[in-house]
Amino acid sequence: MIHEKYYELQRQVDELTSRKNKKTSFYNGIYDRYEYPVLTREMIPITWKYDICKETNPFFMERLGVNATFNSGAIYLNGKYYLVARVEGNDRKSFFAVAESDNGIDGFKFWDYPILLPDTCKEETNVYDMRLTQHEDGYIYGVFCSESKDTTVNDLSAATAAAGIVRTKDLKNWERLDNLTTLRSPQQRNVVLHPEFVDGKYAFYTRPMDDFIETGSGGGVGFGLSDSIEHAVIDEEKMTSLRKYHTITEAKNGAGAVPIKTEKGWIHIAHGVRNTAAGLRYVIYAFATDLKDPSKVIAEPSGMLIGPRESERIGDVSNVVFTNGAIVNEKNEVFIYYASSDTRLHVATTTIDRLIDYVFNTPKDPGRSVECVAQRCDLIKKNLELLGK
Ligand code: M1P
Repeated sequence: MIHEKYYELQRQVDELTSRKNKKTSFYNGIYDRYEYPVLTREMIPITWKYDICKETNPFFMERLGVNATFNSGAIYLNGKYYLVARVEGNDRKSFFAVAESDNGIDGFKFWDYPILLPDTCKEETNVYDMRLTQHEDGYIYGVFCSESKDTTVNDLSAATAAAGIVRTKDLKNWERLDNLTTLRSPQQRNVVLHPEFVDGKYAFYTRPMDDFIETGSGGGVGFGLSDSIEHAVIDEEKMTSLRKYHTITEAKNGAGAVPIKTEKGWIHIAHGVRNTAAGLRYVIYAFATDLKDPSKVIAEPSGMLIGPRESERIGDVSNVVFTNGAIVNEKNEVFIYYASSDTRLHVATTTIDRLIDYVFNTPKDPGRSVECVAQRCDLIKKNLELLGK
């Protein structure tokens, strides 16, 4: 017999997932923010957490709780918006689950089951942050962080990060391929597959790391080519967007959404990290690379595109915004899915025209306070002249 509490709790989930979202009053001319997150742990189906049978669960007790729904890959297929979310159980293990919406800003509902990946990598403990690439070879690829215990050191918490690769045609049947091998970088996280072949090869944005948290000698977002996708190996990684002293990328940075192709270049929406007395602060930034050579940076607007604001600042890992998915629909509207504080997922909307204007017409960071003030004074002077002052 089904416990009566099931109906009450599932009704609450249904209310949340049917709630209309609305733009907030936030304005910067670049993108809009929304009042409600698009995914939260409260939107997880009740059947994922409770045994709904009254005989075996008389107290209607949560058996397998969910702690967070955040960093999501995103893809637009046949007029629908799909997220492959990172769902974290109360047991701290993350897994992937598809949520689907008709309009990209609200109404995201999880499919009946989360994704059960083929178990081909026995040492893997945790998986997270899938980037979904609709590749010109006809497959949809998911590239994600595959985390394992580091058994080479005597440290219970030591872990290693690698890039796992899966592919699908329907988001339902997933084929697991070999993890990416980068011959010159011991660890990898935030790896993104470029949607087109480059010089006839599969092209990846990488994030070379010396250990699990610190990128160490890793200088920023890398770029490398592989002959094969089934057994992907990158020999040399060139650097694209660099870590820079006293900027939003000083501690580390990483590729985020799959780059968006525009008439002026590939637009990348990535994350940058700096260290503060309160710990690491993660923000989202954008840059553009050359259409023919997607490793060559051609525009770098100064500073952050999205920073954590108000309630976004608080969560399991506070002061973080992070993106690994964006969608462009047939109207050239852009949906940037970003998580706040490793806890919940939001959307920011813009258009291709606005993104191009932002990336190519926002001034570069000159790197020093005095030059930044001079840059701002130029802007003020131009405005005051226009105002007749
Ligand atoms: O906790 C913030 C983020 O930390 C990691 O990102 P990075 O590799 O750049 O440090 C990831 O674990 C990411 O999932 C997380 O949101």
